[in-house]
Amino acid sequence: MPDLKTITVLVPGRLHDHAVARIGKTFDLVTLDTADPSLVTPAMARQVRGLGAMTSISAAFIDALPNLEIIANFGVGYDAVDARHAAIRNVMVTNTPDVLNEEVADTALGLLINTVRELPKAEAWLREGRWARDGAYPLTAATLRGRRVGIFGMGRIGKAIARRIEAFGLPVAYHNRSRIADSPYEYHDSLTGLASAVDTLISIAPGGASTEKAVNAAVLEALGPDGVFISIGRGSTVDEDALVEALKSGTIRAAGLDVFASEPGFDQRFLDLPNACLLPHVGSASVHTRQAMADLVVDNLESWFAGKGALTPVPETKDVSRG
Ligand code: NAP
Ligand code: 8YV
Repeated sequence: MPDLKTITVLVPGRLHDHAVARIGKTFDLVTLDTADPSLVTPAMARQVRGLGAMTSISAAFIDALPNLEIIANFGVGYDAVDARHAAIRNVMVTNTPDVLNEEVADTALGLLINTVRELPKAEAWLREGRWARDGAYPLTAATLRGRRVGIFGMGRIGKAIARRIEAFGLPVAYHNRSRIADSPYEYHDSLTGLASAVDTLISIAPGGASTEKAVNAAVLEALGPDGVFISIGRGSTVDEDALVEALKSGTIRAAGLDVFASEPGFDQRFLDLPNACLLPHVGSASVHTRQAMADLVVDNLESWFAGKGALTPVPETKDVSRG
Protein backbone atom coordinates (compact mmCIF):
# COMPACT_ATOMS: atom_id res chain seq x y z
CA MET A 1 0.00 0.00 0.00
CA PRO A 2 1.57 3.35 -1.02
CA ASP A 3 1.90 6.09 1.61
CA LEU A 4 -1.15 8.17 0.68
CA LYS A 5 0.15 11.09 2.78
CA THR A 6 2.72 11.75 0.05
CA ILE A 7 -0.05 12.28 -2.51
CA THR A 8 -1.40 15.82 -2.92
CA VAL A 9 -5.16 16.23 -3.33
CA LEU A 10 -6.55 19.66 -4.12
CA VAL A 11 -10.00 20.83 -3.00
CA PRO A 12 -11.00 23.90 -5.02
CA GLY A 13 -13.93 25.88 -3.59
CA ARG A 14 -16.38 24.47 -1.05
CA LEU A 15 -16.72 20.76 -0.38
CA HIS A 16 -18.63 18.76 2.24
CA ASP A 17 -16.80 19.02 5.60
CA HIS A 18 -16.62 15.25 6.07
CA ALA A 19 -14.96 14.80 2.68
CA VAL A 20 -12.45 17.56 3.40
CA ALA A 21 -11.66 16.08 6.84
CA ARG A 22 -11.12 12.60 5.40
CA ILE A 23 -8.96 13.91 2.55
CA GLY A 24 -6.88 15.89 5.08
CA LYS A 25 -6.43 12.81 7.28
CA THR A 26 -5.39 10.51 4.44
CA PHE A 27 -3.70 12.72 1.83
CA ASP A 28 -1.62 15.88 1.62
CA LEU A 29 -4.55 18.34 1.36
CA VAL A 30 -4.24 21.69 -0.40
CA THR A 31 -7.09 24.11 -1.05
CA LEU A 32 -7.96 26.92 -3.45
CA ASP A 33 -10.74 29.52 -3.24
CA THR A 34 -12.07 28.57 -6.67
CA ALA A 35 -11.15 26.25 -9.54
CA ASP A 36 -9.49 29.09 -11.42
CA PRO A 37 -6.39 28.10 -13.43
CA SER A 38 -4.79 31.50 -12.72
CA LEU A 39 -4.70 30.63 -9.00
CA VAL A 40 -2.68 27.43 -9.50
CA THR A 41 0.84 27.98 -8.14
CA PRO A 42 3.89 26.28 -9.71
CA ALA A 43 4.11 24.02 -6.62
CA MET A 44 0.48 22.95 -7.04
CA ALA A 45 1.00 22.33 -10.73
CA ARG A 46 3.90 20.03 -9.85
CA GLN A 47 2.32 18.22 -6.92
CA VAL A 48 -1.45 17.90 -7.35
CA ARG A 49 -2.47 14.39 -8.41
CA GLY A 50 -6.10 14.34 -7.28
CA LEU A 51 -9.09 16.70 -7.01
CA GLY A 52 -12.06 16.45 -4.66
CA ALA A 53 -14.60 18.86 -6.08
CA MET A 54 -18.17 20.15 -5.88
CA THR A 55 -17.63 22.92 -8.40
CA SER A 56 -17.09 23.49 -12.12
CA ILE A 57 -13.88 21.95 -13.42
CA SER A 58 -12.98 23.37 -16.81
CA ALA A 59 -10.59 22.07 -19.45
CA ALA A 60 -8.28 25.01 -18.63
CA PHE A 61 -8.18 24.02 -14.96
CA ILE A 62 -7.41 20.40 -15.87
CA ASP A 63 -4.62 21.62 -18.16
CA ALA A 64 -3.18 23.76 -15.37
CA LEU A 65 -2.53 20.55 -13.38
CA PRO A 66 -0.21 18.41 -15.57
CA ASN A 67 0.17 15.63 -12.98
CA LEU A 68 -3.57 15.30 -12.30
CA GLU A 69 -4.84 11.69 -12.32
CA ILE A 70 -8.35 11.83 -10.89
CA ILE A 71 -11.25 14.24 -10.34
CA ALA A 72 -13.60 12.92 -7.65
CA ASN A 73 -16.85 14.83 -8.14
CA PHE A 74 -19.28 15.30 -5.25
CA GLY A 75 -22.64 14.59 -6.89
CA VAL A 76 -23.95 12.03 -9.35
CA GLY A 77 -24.48 14.80 -11.91
CA TYR A 78 -21.11 15.83 -13.32
CA ASP A 79 -22.20 18.21 -16.06
CA ALA A 80 -20.00 20.90 -14.45
CA VAL A 81 -16.87 18.78 -15.02
CA ASP A 82 -15.35 18.68 -18.50
CA ALA A 83 -15.19 14.87 -18.47
CA ARG A 84 -14.52 14.61 -22.21
CA HIS A 85 -11.41 16.75 -21.86
CA ALA A 86 -10.40 14.77 -18.78
CA ALA A 87 -10.62 11.57 -20.84
CA ILE A 88 -8.40 13.08 -23.54
CA ARG A 89 -5.87 13.97 -20.84
CA ASN A 90 -6.15 10.41 -19.36
CA VAL A 91 -7.64 11.86 -16.16
CA MET A 92 -10.22 9.71 -14.35
CA VAL A 93 -13.53 11.34 -13.33
CA THR A 94 -15.73 9.76 -10.66
CA ASN A 95 -19.21 10.71 -9.40
CA THR A 96 -21.48 9.58 -6.55
CA PRO A 97 -24.19 7.33 -8.05
CA ASP A 98 -26.72 5.15 -6.19
CA VAL A 99 -26.05 6.34 -2.63
CA LEU A 100 -28.56 9.18 -3.19
CA ASN A 101 -31.22 7.43 -5.31
CA GLU A 102 -33.80 6.91 -2.58
CA GLU A 103 -33.31 10.35 -0.98
CA VAL A 104 -33.75 12.19 -4.26
CA ALA A 105 -36.75 10.03 -5.16
CA ASP A 106 -38.31 10.83 -1.76
CA THR A 107 -37.79 14.54 -2.44
CA ALA A 108 -39.30 14.23 -5.91
CA LEU A 109 -42.46 12.69 -4.47
CA GLY A 110 -42.59 15.32 -1.72
CA LEU A 111 -42.29 18.06 -4.32
CA LEU A 112 -44.96 16.44 -6.47
CA ILE A 113 -47.44 16.22 -3.59
CA ASN A 114 -46.64 19.76 -2.44
CA THR A 115 -47.22 21.05 -5.96
CA VAL A 116 -50.46 19.17 -6.59
CA ARG A 117 -52.03 19.39 -3.11
CA GLU A 118 -50.55 22.82 -2.17
CA LEU A 119 -49.32 21.65 1.26
CA PRO A 120 -46.83 24.54 1.75
CA LYS A 121 -49.62 27.04 1.08
CA ALA A 122 -51.98 25.17 3.40
CA GLU A 123 -49.37 25.30 6.18
CA ALA A 124 -48.91 29.03 5.59
CA TRP A 125 -52.70 29.40 5.92
CA LEU A 126 -52.52 27.78 9.38
CA ARG A 127 -49.44 29.75 10.49
CA GLU A 128 -51.02 33.04 9.40
CA GLY A 129 -54.04 32.34 11.62
CA ARG A 130 -56.38 32.12 8.65
CA TRP A 131 -57.90 28.75 9.62
CA ALA A 132 -59.82 30.26 12.56
CA ARG A 133 -60.32 33.62 10.83
CA ASP A 134 -61.25 32.62 7.28
CA GLY A 135 -62.22 28.94 7.60
CA ALA A 136 -60.81 25.81 6.00
CA TYR A 137 -58.06 26.05 3.39
CA PRO A 138 -59.73 25.94 -0.05
CA LEU A 139 -60.07 22.54 -1.68
CA THR A 140 -57.22 21.97 -4.12
CA ALA A 141 -58.17 22.11 -7.78
CA ALA A 142 -55.63 19.40 -8.55
CA THR A 143 -55.27 15.87 -7.23
CA LEU A 144 -52.88 12.99 -7.76
CA ARG A 145 -55.84 10.69 -8.23
CA GLY A 146 -56.24 9.59 -11.83
CA ARG A 147 -52.93 11.10 -12.95
CA ARG A 148 -50.60 9.49 -15.48
CA VAL A 149 -46.93 10.10 -14.81
CA GLY A 150 -44.11 10.43 -17.32
CA ILE A 151 -40.47 10.27 -16.28
CA PHE A 152 -37.85 12.04 -18.40
CA GLY A 153 -34.62 10.18 -17.49
CA MET A 154 -35.49 6.63 -16.38
CA GLY A 155 -32.07 5.95 -14.87
CA ARG A 156 -31.06 5.05 -11.32
CA ILE A 157 -33.09 7.82 -9.68
CA GLY A 158 -35.87 7.70 -12.27
CA LYS A 159 -36.48 4.04 -11.40
CA ALA A 160 -36.64 4.84 -7.67
CA ILE A 161 -39.20 7.57 -8.47
CA ALA A 162 -41.18 5.16 -10.68
CA ARG A 163 -41.42 2.57 -7.87
CA ARG A 164 -42.90 5.22 -5.58
CA ILE A 165 -45.35 6.40 -8.23
CA GLU A 166 -46.50 2.80 -8.74
CA ALA A 167 -47.09 2.50 -4.99
CA PHE A 168 -49.32 5.56 -5.30
CA GLY A 169 -51.43 3.58 -7.78
CA LEU A 170 -50.52 5.65 -10.85
CA PRO A 171 -49.32 4.42 -14.27
CA VAL A 172 -45.75 5.29 -15.32
CA ALA A 173 -44.27 5.96 -18.76
CA TYR A 174 -40.81 7.25 -19.66
CA HIS A 175 -38.52 8.80 -22.23
CA ASN A 176 -34.79 7.99 -22.56
CA ARG A 177 -32.73 7.96 -25.73
CA SER A 178 -32.88 4.15 -25.55
CA ARG A 179 -35.67 1.82 -24.50
CA ILE A 180 -34.84 -0.23 -21.40
CA ALA A 181 -35.04 -3.96 -22.12
CA ASP A 182 -37.67 -5.68 -19.96
CA SER A 183 -38.83 -2.44 -18.30
CA PRO A 184 -42.44 -2.69 -17.10
CA TYR A 185 -43.05 0.93 -18.10
CA GLU A 186 -44.38 2.32 -21.39
CA TYR A 187 -41.57 3.80 -23.54
CA HIS A 188 -41.81 6.94 -25.69
CA ASP A 189 -39.04 7.70 -28.15
CA SER A 190 -39.62 11.45 -27.92
CA LEU A 191 -40.14 13.78 -24.98
CA THR A 192 -43.08 15.48 -26.71
CA GLY A 193 -44.62 12.04 -27.29
CA LEU A 194 -44.24 11.25 -23.59
CA ALA A 195 -45.72 14.63 -22.58
CA SER A 196 -48.74 14.03 -24.85
CA ALA A 197 -49.38 10.65 -23.23
CA VAL A 198 -49.30 11.86 -19.61
CA ASP A 199 -50.48 14.81 -17.50
CA THR A 200 -47.61 14.77 -15.00
CA LEU A 201 -44.01 15.02 -16.17
CA ILE A 202 -41.05 14.48 -13.83
CA SER A 203 -37.64 15.46 -15.18
CA ILE A 204 -34.70 13.68 -13.60
CA ALA A 205 -32.51 13.79 -16.69
CA PRO A 206 -28.86 14.89 -16.49
CA GLY A 207 -27.61 18.28 -17.66
CA GLY A 208 -25.37 18.73 -20.71
CA ALA A 209 -25.67 19.53 -24.40
CA SER A 210 -28.03 16.66 -25.26
CA THR A 211 -30.72 17.76 -22.78
CA GLU A 212 -30.25 21.56 -22.97
CA LYS A 213 -33.72 23.21 -22.83
CA ALA A 214 -35.32 19.87 -23.79
CA VAL A 215 -38.43 20.77 -21.79
CA ASN A 216 -39.58 23.52 -24.15
CA ALA A 217 -42.81 25.23 -25.18
CA ALA A 218 -43.88 22.29 -27.37
CA VAL A 219 -43.39 19.79 -24.52
CA LEU A 220 -45.36 21.97 -22.09
CA GLU A 221 -48.13 22.48 -24.65
CA ALA A 222 -48.29 18.69 -25.09
CA LEU A 223 -48.55 18.19 -21.32
CA GLY A 224 -51.76 20.22 -21.42
CA PRO A 225 -53.90 22.43 -19.18
CA ASP A 226 -54.10 19.95 -16.28
CA GLY A 227 -50.35 19.35 -16.63
CA VAL A 228 -47.98 19.28 -13.69
CA PHE A 229 -44.23 19.54 -14.32
CA ILE A 230 -41.66 18.52 -11.69
CA SER A 231 -38.01 19.40 -12.28
CA ILE A 232 -35.42 17.72 -10.08
CA GLY A 233 -32.66 16.75 -12.57
CA ARG A 234 -30.87 19.87 -13.84
CA GLY A 235 -32.25 23.36 -14.49
CA SER A 236 -30.45 23.48 -17.83
CA THR A 237 -32.88 20.85 -19.20
CA VAL A 238 -35.72 23.39 -19.02
CA ASP A 239 -36.45 26.39 -21.23
CA GLU A 240 -37.33 28.62 -18.27
CA ASP A 241 -38.82 31.41 -20.43
CA ALA A 242 -41.22 28.86 -21.90
CA LEU A 243 -42.03 27.47 -18.44
CA VAL A 244 -42.79 30.90 -16.96
CA GLU A 245 -45.05 31.65 -19.91
CA ALA A 246 -46.80 28.24 -19.65
CA LEU A 247 -47.47 28.76 -15.92
CA LYS A 248 -48.73 32.31 -16.49
CA SER A 249 -51.00 31.49 -19.41
CA GLY A 250 -52.45 28.25 -18.03
CA THR A 251 -50.81 26.14 -20.74
CA ILE A 252 -50.00 23.85 -17.78
CA ARG A 253 -51.52 23.87 -14.31
CA ALA A 254 -48.49 23.92 -11.99
CA ALA A 255 -44.78 23.19 -11.60
CA GLY A 256 -42.52 22.08 -8.76
CA LEU A 257 -38.87 23.00 -9.19
CA ASP A 258 -35.85 21.85 -7.17
CA VAL A 259 -33.31 22.90 -9.81
CA PHE A 260 -32.78 26.07 -11.83
CA ALA A 261 -30.69 27.09 -14.84
CA SER A 262 -28.54 29.64 -12.99
CA GLU A 263 -28.13 28.31 -9.44
CA PRO A 264 -27.82 29.54 -6.79
CA GLY A 265 -29.55 32.38 -8.59
CA PHE A 266 -32.94 31.74 -10.15
CA ASP A 267 -35.37 33.52 -12.41
CA GLN A 268 -37.21 35.90 -10.06
CA ARG A 269 -40.36 35.64 -12.20
CA PHE A 270 -41.00 32.23 -10.58
CA LEU A 271 -41.63 34.03 -7.26
CA ASP A 272 -44.67 35.79 -8.69
CA LEU A 273 -46.29 32.59 -9.89
CA PRO A 274 -48.76 31.12 -7.36
CA ASN A 275 -48.72 27.81 -9.26
CA ALA A 276 -44.95 27.29 -8.84
CA CYS A 277 -43.63 25.35 -5.85
CA LEU A 278 -39.94 26.17 -5.34
CA LEU A 279 -37.09 24.40 -3.52
CA PRO A 280 -33.38 25.40 -3.32
CA HIS A 281 -31.84 22.20 -4.81
CA VAL A 282 -32.40 19.98 -1.77
CA GLY A 283 -32.93 16.66 -3.56
CA SER A 284 -30.12 14.85 -1.74
CA ALA A 285 -29.75 17.33 1.11
CA SER A 286 -29.96 15.24 4.29
CA VAL A 287 -27.04 14.73 6.68
CA HIS A 288 -27.31 10.97 6.05
CA THR A 289 -27.12 11.08 2.26
CA ARG A 290 -24.61 13.91 1.92
CA GLN A 291 -22.29 11.97 4.28
CA ALA A 292 -22.61 8.88 2.06
CA MET A 293 -21.79 11.02 -0.99
CA ALA A 294 -18.78 12.53 0.80
CA ASP A 295 -17.55 9.04 1.71
CA LEU A 296 -17.85 7.88 -1.89
CA VAL A 297 -15.79 10.88 -3.09
CA VAL A 298 -12.94 9.93 -0.75
CA ASP A 299 -13.34 6.16 -1.25
CA ASN A 300 -12.78 6.79 -4.97
CA LEU A 301 -9.59 8.77 -4.27
CA GLU A 302 -8.29 6.11 -1.86
CA SER A 303 -9.07 3.23 -4.18
CA TRP A 304 -7.44 5.01 -7.14
CA PHE A 305 -4.22 5.86 -5.32
CA ALA A 306 -4.07 2.41 -3.73
CA GLY A 307 -3.85 1.09 -7.31
CA LYS A 308 -7.28 -0.56 -7.20
CA GLY A 309 -8.94 1.65 -9.81
CA ALA A 310 -11.89 4.00 -9.48
CA LEU A 311 -15.03 2.70 -7.77
CA THR A 312 -17.54 4.77 -9.73
CA PRO A 313 -15.98 6.10 -12.96
CA VAL A 314 -18.21 8.18 -15.25
CA PRO A 315 -18.77 6.63 -18.71
CA GLU A 316 -16.50 9.13 -20.51
CA THR A 317 -13.45 8.02 -18.49
CA LYS A 318 -14.18 4.34 -17.89
CA ASP A 319 -11.13 3.36 -19.97
CA VAL A 320 -8.72 5.74 -18.23
CA SER A 321 -6.04 3.89 -16.32
CA ARG A 322 -3.04 4.85 -14.20
CA GLY A 323 0.34 5.35 -15.74
P1 NAP B 1 -28.55 7.98 -14.69
O1 NAP B 1 -28.72 6.69 -13.97
O2 NAP B 1 -27.38 8.16 -15.59
O3 NAP B 1 -29.90 8.24 -15.52
C1 NAP B 1 -30.01 9.24 -16.47
C2 NAP B 1 -31.12 8.83 -17.44
O4 NAP B 1 -31.34 9.92 -18.33
C3 NAP B 1 -30.74 7.61 -18.26
O5 NAP B 1 -31.81 6.71 -18.21
C4 NAP B 1 -30.54 8.15 -19.68
O6 NAP B 1 -30.99 7.20 -20.62
C5 NAP B 1 -31.42 9.41 -19.66
N1 NAP B 1 -30.89 10.42 -20.57
C6 NAP B 1 -29.64 10.94 -20.60
N2 NAP B 1 -29.51 11.82 -21.60
C7 NAP B 1 -30.70 11.84 -22.23
C8 NAP B 1 -31.19 12.55 -23.35
N3 NAP B 1 -30.43 13.40 -24.04
N4 NAP B 1 -32.49 12.35 -23.72
C9 NAP B 1 -33.26 11.49 -23.04
N5 NAP B 1 -32.86 10.79 -21.97
C10 NAP B 1 -31.58 10.97 -21.57
O7 NAP B 1 -28.50 9.19 -13.68
P2 NAP B 1 -29.13 9.30 -12.20
O8 NAP B 1 -28.17 8.76 -11.22
O9 NAP B 1 -30.53 8.76 -12.23
O10 NAP B 1 -29.15 10.91 -12.05
C11 NAP B 1 -29.86 11.68 -12.98
C12 NAP B 1 -29.58 13.16 -12.78
O11 NAP B 1 -30.29 13.64 -11.64
C13 NAP B 1 -28.13 13.55 -12.46
O12 NAP B 1 -27.34 13.61 -13.62
C14 NAP B 1 -28.29 14.90 -11.80
O13 NAP B 1 -28.22 15.93 -12.78
C15 NAP B 1 -29.70 14.86 -11.22
N6 NAP B 1 -29.70 14.88 -9.74
C16 NAP B 1 -30.33 15.91 -9.09
C17 NAP B 1 -30.35 15.90 -7.69
C18 NAP B 1 -31.01 16.99 -6.92
O14 NAP B 1 -30.64 17.19 -5.77
N7 NAP B 1 -31.98 17.68 -7.46
C19 NAP B 1 -29.72 14.88 -6.98
C20 NAP B 1 -29.09 13.86 -7.68
C21 NAP B 1 -29.11 13.87 -9.07
P3 NAP B 1 -30.34 7.13 -22.11
O15 NAP B 1 -28.85 7.13 -21.93
O16 NAP B 1 -30.90 5.89 -22.70
O17 NAP B 1 -30.82 8.35 -22.81
C1 8YV C 1 -26.02 17.65 -5.01
C2 8YV C 1 -26.92 16.70 -7.19
O1 8YV C 1 -26.78 18.60 -4.34
O2 8YV C 1 -25.82 14.62 -7.09
C3 8YV C 1 -26.23 15.54 -7.80
O3 8YV C 1 -26.12 15.53 -9.04
O4 8YV C 1 -27.46 17.53 -7.86
C4 8YV C 1 -27.02 16.83 -5.71
O5 8YV C 1 -27.05 15.60 -5.07
C5 8YV C 1 -24.97 18.38 -5.76
O6 8YV C 1 -24.29 17.64 -6.67
C6 8YV C 1 -23.96 18.99 -4.81
O7 8YV C 1 -23.96 20.31 -4.97
